[in-house]
Amino acid sequence: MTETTDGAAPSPAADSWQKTACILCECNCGLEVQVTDGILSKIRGDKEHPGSQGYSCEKPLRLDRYQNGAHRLDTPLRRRPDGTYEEIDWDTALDEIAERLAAVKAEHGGERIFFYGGGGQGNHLGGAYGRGLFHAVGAKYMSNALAQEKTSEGFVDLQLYGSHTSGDFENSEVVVFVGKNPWQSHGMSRARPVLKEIARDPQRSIIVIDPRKSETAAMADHHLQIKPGTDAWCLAALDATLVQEKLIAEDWLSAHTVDVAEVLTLFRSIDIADYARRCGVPEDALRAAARRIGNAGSVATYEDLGVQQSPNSTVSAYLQKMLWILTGNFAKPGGMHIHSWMFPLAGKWFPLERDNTPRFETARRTAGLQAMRRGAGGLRWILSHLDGGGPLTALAERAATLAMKSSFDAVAVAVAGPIADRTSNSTQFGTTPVTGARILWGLIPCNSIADEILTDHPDRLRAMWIESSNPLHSLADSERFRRAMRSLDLTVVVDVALTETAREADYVLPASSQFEKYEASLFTLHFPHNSFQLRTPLMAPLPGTRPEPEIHAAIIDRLGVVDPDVVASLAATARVGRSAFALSLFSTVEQKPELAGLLPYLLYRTLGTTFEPGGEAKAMIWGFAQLACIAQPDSVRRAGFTARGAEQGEQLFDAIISRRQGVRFTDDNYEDAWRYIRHADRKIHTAIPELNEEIKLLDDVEPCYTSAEFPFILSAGERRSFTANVIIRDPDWRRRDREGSLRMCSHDADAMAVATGDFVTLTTETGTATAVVEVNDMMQPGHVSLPNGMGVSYPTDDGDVVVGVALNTLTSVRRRDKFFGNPWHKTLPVRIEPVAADGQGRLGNMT
Ligand SMILES: Nc1nc2c(c(=O)[nH]1)N[C@H]1C(S)=C(S)[C@@H](COP(=O)(O)OP(=O)(O)OC[C@H]3O[C@@H](n4cnc5c(=O)[nH]c(N)nc54)[C@H](O)[C@@H]3O)O[C@H]1N2
Ligand SMILES: Nc1nc2c(c(=O)[nH]1)N[C@H]1C(S)=C(S)[C@@H](COP(=O)(O)OP(=O)(O)OC[C@H]3O[C@@H](n4cnc5c(=O)[nH]c(N)nc54)[C@H](O)[C@@H]3O)O[C@H]1N2
Ligand code: SF4
Ligand SMILES: [Mo]
Repeated sequence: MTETTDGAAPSPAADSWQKTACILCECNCGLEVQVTDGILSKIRGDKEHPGSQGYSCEKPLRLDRYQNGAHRLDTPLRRRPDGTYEEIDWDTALDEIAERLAAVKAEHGGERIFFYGGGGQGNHLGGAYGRGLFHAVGAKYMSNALAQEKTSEGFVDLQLYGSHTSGDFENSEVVVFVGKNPWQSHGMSRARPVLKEIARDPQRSIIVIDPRKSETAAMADHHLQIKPGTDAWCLAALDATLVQEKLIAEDWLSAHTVDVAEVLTLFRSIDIADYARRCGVPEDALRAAARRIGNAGSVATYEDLGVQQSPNSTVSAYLQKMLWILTGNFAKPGGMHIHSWMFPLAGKWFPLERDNTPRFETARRTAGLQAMRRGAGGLRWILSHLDGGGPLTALAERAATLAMKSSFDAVAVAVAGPIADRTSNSTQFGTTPVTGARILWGLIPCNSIADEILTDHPDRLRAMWIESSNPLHSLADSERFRRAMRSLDLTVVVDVALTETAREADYVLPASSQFEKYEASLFTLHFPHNSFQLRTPLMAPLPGTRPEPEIHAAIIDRLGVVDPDVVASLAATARVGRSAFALSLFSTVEQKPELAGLLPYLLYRTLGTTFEPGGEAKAMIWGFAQLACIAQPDSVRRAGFTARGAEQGEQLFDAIISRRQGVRFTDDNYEDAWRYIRHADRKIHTAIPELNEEIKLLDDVEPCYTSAEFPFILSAGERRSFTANVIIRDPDWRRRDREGSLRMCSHDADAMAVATGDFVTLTTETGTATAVVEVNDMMQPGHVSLPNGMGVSYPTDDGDVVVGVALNTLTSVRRRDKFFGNPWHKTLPVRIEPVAADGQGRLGNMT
């Protein structure tokens, strides 16, 4: 394959390496692959990838099990009244779906059409384009997996400093993992080499809070092996030790934070010995870990599902962040940082203040905006009538470039803001229409979705568009979610496979795979160097499938919500040149603000037509590149994109579409993390009144989640070597642990007289399942663990097989966080009984 600078689809020789990325976790490590007859035949880490630098783990080696296999759908399906499916052609599917969406909108209002999903670990471009459809139907409510894991932490981030943070683990003296096992789950670049390096260095330390001796805990200098679900007491005691032993950065706190006195008072009154007892950790071990944090030159922390899907997750997020805040570990090497974004995955777009704001900015902005508003129609008319090339076209493009140059800096933020807000989600906070549950980042808590449907309430949700996600399998209480889906007026699923969720939908639309279309992930979470990769299709789409942006555009066309003349004239200006296009696009949206939400569609149908067939989806990347430059121009400049104004966005875009290994798009200085704080005073607002009150309540609670009926705690969803959510359905993908064993310690196994390979029945208040035992002393007595990603159906010659436990047949939507409804999957009370030797239980979920 030869590198092309225009990003045209490649036609590689069979034995040549093509660049792409792994789609199995949020790290999206760069890969090089060979494609033979449509098969991903050879796969290796890409040394040129700016983030992963050649690293990859064992999981992508058999990525072809995602790309090819019996699970792939290749025709739209429509559900018959008896629950079976018939194949229909694309036009019929799109016509009917558009008609039925319009009918729901007419009868109940567009805000009763709910959007779920929009991207997994490697595919966020569909979700970005999906925002166009969301606005085209007049929707208001959406959700995705973030609303069952990250919203509790996200709320704390918003209150403290307004954005997401990440640790500079490669340079930290002390790293703290709270309910996080990066050896298996990664979540940071080159996780294993970085962990090994820290473990090897006597000057550096790993601290792990985990009830289980995970792979990471086994490498740790301090493993605080708490009882499951007791993080809040452990973290509060760590914070209290820092305060009571005077290990905090007092001067730093006075300079950089507000309201810290209140917080310190709170921690002064905590009885450390008693809290250590409640979480089951020896007091001296807990104090030793706190001292290590307090005395370190730099500290970074990482919390994940172990706390996010356990009791007190919002409070624990706050207490965890206090470890690095009280010790002043922000905006310095090895510490914590707020980072840049290509485009925010959740929350609002945020433009930084310019380093050198031009004088007369306000006057120029007003004049520029006026000119854009008034000039839009005429401008589009002139530019669009120059279609077809020639000297006049070149002249117009040059004039447009000049116009952009003179006004861009002044108007860019003002014009881009509303567009970016509509493309992300303007309703950051809110409550749900039926149950009044708290919304964060515009997302309905996953645990509330079924409640917003299974009711007679007039404002209940009536239709659901589900894309690139399998919520019936991945959200708590699958049976309840199934009932919710079946009670809706319309459900549409867009997926590559006939998932558990698809099997309940009215229509199933087959998507092209992530290696058959342009794709990208917006997990741009790094500091001080952040990178982004646009992946080029490696092969033609499987016949019968379509990329999501095409599906969305086809439905929006049918809904008839956009004036075709606007589309035609913008498409014509796009053919004149990108400056002409940018100018007329900005001015069109200034004049018709109602089009802001439809921008993904407009870009696709206009600028998109200037790329090679199949390359239309690059249009949104152009938009992201412009927005990234408008938001953080100095950091982008330091990464080598030195042009000014709109030209900088063009430069970045050109790099993204030509450098297939990915692009480092921002370079920050450590102290720049202060500029990303969204509070106007650029300080950390340490007190969060409702959480401070909640911390006081911990005193009255003696944590215990078991009962005589359910004497064990099950962690339902451990990340292992061969789990990857449910992105790969073929059970043979897993080299080991094919059936996803239940891990329990030898003490419990002996007491129950079971051994590795035996079967047991698990019973919770919601359901029962059968699992195979693996005796493993990673577990503490009373605590058992099952892997995530199992229990999905896979077609074989002998019919569908289901291997392993579908965890959410066992979980409940009621056991959830008080604030954001995050499910407590890690601390699920369960009864365990050996299965009689006749193997009856085994048949239950092995066929
Ligand atoms: N291999 C693999 N990697 C993945 C994924 C995958 O499916 N497979 N999925 C990706 C996704 S979507 C996510 S969100 C991340 C999740 O990544 P992690 O959160 O790191 O993964 P888990 O194994 O779910 O949970 C981490 C740890 O929490 C511990 N734990 C259980 N109960 C408690 C408790 O009460 N308190 C504390 N402190 N710890 C507890 C478990 O023992 C486990 O070691 O992984 C990502 N990476
Ligand atoms: N009990 C329990 N439940 C859990 C967890 C747990 O630990 N325990 N983990 C939770 C977590 S942290 C997460 S993130 C969620 C993940 O659960 P989900 O949000 O459901 O996401 P994925 O498993 O990533 O599912 C991705 C879907 O996208 C499809 N897909 C793949 N490529 C494409 C494509 O190009 N286009 C389209 N349209 N579809 C595609 C796949 O076939 C699959 O159906 O699960 C959650 N559920
Ligand atoms: S699974 Fe995650 S860590 Fe492993 S190669 Fe893929 S992206 Fe990288
Ligand atoms: Mo996740």
